[in-house]
Amino acid sequence: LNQPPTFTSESPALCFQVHGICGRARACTLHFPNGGPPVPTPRFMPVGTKGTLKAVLPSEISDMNCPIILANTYHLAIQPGTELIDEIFGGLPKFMGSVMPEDNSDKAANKSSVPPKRRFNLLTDSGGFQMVSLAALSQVTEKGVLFESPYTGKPMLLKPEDSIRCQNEIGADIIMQLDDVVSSVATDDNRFKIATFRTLRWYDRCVNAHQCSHQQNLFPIMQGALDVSQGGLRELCLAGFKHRDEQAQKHVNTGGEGSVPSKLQQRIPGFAIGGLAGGESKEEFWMVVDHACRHLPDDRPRYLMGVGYPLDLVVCTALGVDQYDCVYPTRTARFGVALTDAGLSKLKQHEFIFDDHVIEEGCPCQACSRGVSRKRLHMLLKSGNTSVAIQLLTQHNVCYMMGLVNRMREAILEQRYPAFCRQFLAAQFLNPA
Ligand code: PRF
Ligand code: ZN
Repeated sequence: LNQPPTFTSESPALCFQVHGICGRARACTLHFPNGGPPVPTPRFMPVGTKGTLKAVLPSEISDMNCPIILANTYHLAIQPGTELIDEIFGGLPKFMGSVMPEDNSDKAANKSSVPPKRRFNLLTDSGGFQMVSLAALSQVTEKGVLFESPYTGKPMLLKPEDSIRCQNEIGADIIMQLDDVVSSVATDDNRFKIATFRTLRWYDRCVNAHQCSHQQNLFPIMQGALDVSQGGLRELCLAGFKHRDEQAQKHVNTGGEGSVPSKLQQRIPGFAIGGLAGGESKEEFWMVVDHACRHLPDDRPRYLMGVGYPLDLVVCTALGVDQYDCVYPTRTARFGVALTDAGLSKLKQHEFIFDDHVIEEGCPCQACSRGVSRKRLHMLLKSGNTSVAIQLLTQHNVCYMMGLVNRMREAILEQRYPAFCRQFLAAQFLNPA
C-alpha cells in the first residue's frame, strides 16, 4: 500500500502526499521532521488528554500501529505546567515516552544531525474548547478565555499568545490555534458571528506568537455555526483563512532575493474544521463537513475535530476528511463497551455471561489475539476488579479504530470505497451485534 504519491505539497514542518482519491475520499501521508513514523490517512487520533492514553503503556501505542495521538494544552498547562514539562522533561514527547532510548552503540556514527526516533507523533489542542466545555464560569473576551482554575479557584486568562507559548513548550508536531468555540446548538446568531471573526483575528495573533514554524505546524480552525449559506459564516471563515494562505503563496512565489517570508506570510500547512459534534443533527453535521471539504484546498490535510464514531469516520472520509480525534473509543472502553464491525458490544450486559467468543475474530489486540473470551471480560467487569478488563478493552477499541482507518485507506487506494461503505453500513445495521 505504499503507493507513490499522485502529488506532494511541502510546508516547513510537514510533507503532505496524496496517494489516491476515490470519489472525494483521499488516501494521503503526513511526514513530520521530528523522527516520528509517517502518518497514513484517513487517520484517527486517540486522545491522551494529560499526555498518556488512559490504561495504555507508551510502548503499546506504537505496538498498536498508532502513529499519532492528541493531548490537551489546557490540562497540561494547569498541571503540571508546560514550562515544567519543557524544563524538566525536555518536552512532552519525552514526558510521555514517545522518544526512543538512544542507541549508544552507533552514537558516534549518527551524531547530532539525526533526530531522535519517536514512537509516535503528537497533536495538541489549544485549550479554548476544553476551557469552555469543562471549566466553570469561563468567559470569552477579545483578549482571550477567562476561566477559574480548577486547582486554585483563581481567575486565569488564556490568550492566543499563551496557548501558542504553551504548545511551543510542549513541542507537538501539529498545534492548534486558540479559537472561539460556541456550542453548535446555541441560538444567539450574533454570538456566532462574533466567534467566527474573532477566531480569524486570534489566528493572526497565534501566527505572530508561533516560534517554531519549522518544527511545529500551526493549523487554523474553521468556525461559523451551521451556516453554509452563500455569504454565510462558514464561507466567510473559510474565505478569511484562504485569503491569508493565498497572500502567503503569492509572497513565496514572487519572493525575490533576500525575501524571508514574515510570519503572516507563511502558508497554512493544514486546516481544521471545528464547532461540530456538539449536538447538531447528522444532516446538519454532514452538510457543514461537505461544505468545508468542497471549499478547502486539495493539497493540504483536513482535520475534523472531536469526531470519532466509526460511522462518522466512514461518512466524513467519503466527503474528504483526512484526520479525526475523539475521546469516544477510549472512554467507552472504560464503561465496558467494545467497538466491532457489527456495532457495540456492551460487555457488562448479562447476555455475555456464557459467550465463548473473542470480541472480534481476527483483531490483533491482546484480548482478541490471545483468546480472551467475552464471558471472561464480562466477569472481570462485574468483579469489581475492572482495571485489567479496561486495559484490554481500551486496547481493543484503539486497535479497532486503527484497523478501520487502514481498511478505509486500502479501499480508497483500490478504488472501491463506495463498496466498502455499503459493506460497513450493512454489517453495522443489518446484523444483530
Ligand atoms: N475547537 C477546538 N477543539 C475542539 C473543537 C473545536 O471546535 C471540537 C468540536 N466542537 C472538538 N475539539 N479547539
Ligand atoms: Zn480486539
